[in-house]
Amino acid sequence: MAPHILITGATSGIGEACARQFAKLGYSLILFARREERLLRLKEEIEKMGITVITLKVDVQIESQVSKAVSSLPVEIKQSLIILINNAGLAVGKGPISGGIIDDWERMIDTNIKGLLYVSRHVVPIMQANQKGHIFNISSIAGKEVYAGGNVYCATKHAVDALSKAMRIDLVQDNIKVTNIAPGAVESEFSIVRFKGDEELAKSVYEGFDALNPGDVAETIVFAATRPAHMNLNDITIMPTAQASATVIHKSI
Ligand code: 8X3
Repeated sequence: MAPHILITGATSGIGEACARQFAKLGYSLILFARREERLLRLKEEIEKMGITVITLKVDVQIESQVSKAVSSLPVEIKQSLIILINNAGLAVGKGPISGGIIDDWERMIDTNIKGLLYVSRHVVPIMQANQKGHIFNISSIAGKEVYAGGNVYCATKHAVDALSKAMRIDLVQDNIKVTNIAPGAVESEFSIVRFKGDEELAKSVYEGFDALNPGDVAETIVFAATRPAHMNLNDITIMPTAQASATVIHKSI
């Protein structure tokens, strides 16, 4: 049986780019996402490449959905599940703590931290039973630095960074690799979600410089996933050439 990869948040951005690139390498895909229509469209497209795709409508914020989805996987698929990409995540809103919207905070905490934990809690025992695995946690430059208005989003990504380190310690005896991925500006739906559909504002984030695209990040993940068994890339920060830090971006306009 072909090796399987499980990707959360698989219908857009980095998750979708990973699905396409790992399919090209011959991996069978297990795709988790909330948007069923998009999932089915992606499945149909990738299956044309002769790749097996399992799609499961899962909101990682809801532990019972995660648990049900993971336990629904047949034993032989669990035995060949070797990569998990904890990609589901989002930023909602940007502004000072004093004006923070509680619902925005909860969505970020519930998805970026608790969702990642729920998925890991159910997938890690499978990898431990296999005595093999590679977990990619998608953090951010916001997991390395804090910037104005980023408070809760930055806190959730710092938590992802910490959890990557913690998982590496907890799982070292099980031959499970953990790689933390910290991208800077990636042009995707990220800013549209952050600015709640304000497309003009979202567009302005990426104006005047070449941002990363989701494929750049997926390519880096593929590189890390295809290193020899004895080596692991612990932590990779990926920036656009024009971005020096979370807030220093050289723009031509
Ligand atoms: C996305 C990058 O700099 O907008 O995680 O926080 S940033």
